[in-house]
Amino acid sequence: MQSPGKPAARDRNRSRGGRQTCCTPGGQAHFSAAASPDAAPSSRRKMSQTPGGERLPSDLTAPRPGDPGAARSGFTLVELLVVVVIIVILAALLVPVVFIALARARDARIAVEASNLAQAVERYKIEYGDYPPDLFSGPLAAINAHLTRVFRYRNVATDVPTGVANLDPSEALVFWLRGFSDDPTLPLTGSGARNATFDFDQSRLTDRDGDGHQEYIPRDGQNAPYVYFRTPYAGKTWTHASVSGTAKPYPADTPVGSYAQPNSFQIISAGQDGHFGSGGSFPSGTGYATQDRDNITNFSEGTLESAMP
Ligand SMILES: [Ca+2]
Ligand SMILES: [Ca+2]
Repeated sequence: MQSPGKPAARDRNRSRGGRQTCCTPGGQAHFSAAASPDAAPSSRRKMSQTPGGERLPSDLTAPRPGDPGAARSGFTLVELLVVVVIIVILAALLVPVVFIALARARDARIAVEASNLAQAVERYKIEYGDYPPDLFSGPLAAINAHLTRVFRYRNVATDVPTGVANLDPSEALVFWLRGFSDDPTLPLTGSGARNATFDFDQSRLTDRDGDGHQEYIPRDGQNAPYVYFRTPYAGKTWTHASVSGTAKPYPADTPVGSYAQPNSFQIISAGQDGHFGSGGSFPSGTGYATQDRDNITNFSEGTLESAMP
């Protein structure tokens, strides 16, 4: 017979969530720790019983690969195909963006260099008092007229440059910005190093027409050199058998008959297509061809297209 106090003790154990599993021969109840919600969860997971009542770590009884209840691992073919399709779609979206960004970077590189060349021409004017001639026509006469003003002690009879009859606006920048000798009587033909106004990348100086005078090629300019035109512009053009299109100074839309960069100069790159186009009005107007659109000048701060309203 149970003492009056035993039910109360059992009730207290039940109130703690314990579950009676067996009794001692003396009638004393004990409770499974695994059944108690207060017990540590890890102990419930880690232990299990064999049919003989022996307790084993649950890891030994976990499902193994190949068992009907084993957990699936790795990817299915469908999942792999979905991933591949997503990658292809992302690539299709990103590749054009990357190409556009690279093209703009190349444009920017030419624009920066055209601007640097223009700044060098401005420094030339500050140092020598005038913009250099573009050698569009009568190169020797233009050279002598300019240098006579710049170097008052120049010996015109002996300071004669050779082979200048074919100098043209594609060679004028290199001819003038490479500097002069320190000999004031022989600025062109004197010995010694020259004081260059612009630091040309030697790897991009070339003499395509073999006339002894170098042209300067933009890094991404498809072998079409920078062309320099100085005002007045009327009637000036530049072509070469190895270059597509015709380089012309760009007129402004307004006022009619004026040019972009009046009383100054224009430096023109054919852009990444290497084609000068037709050199029509700037920034819009008749004669403005597709090939003009990627042209880069010292006054457009980028491509001509980017400067269009
Ligand atoms: Ca040449
Ligand atoms: Ca072009």
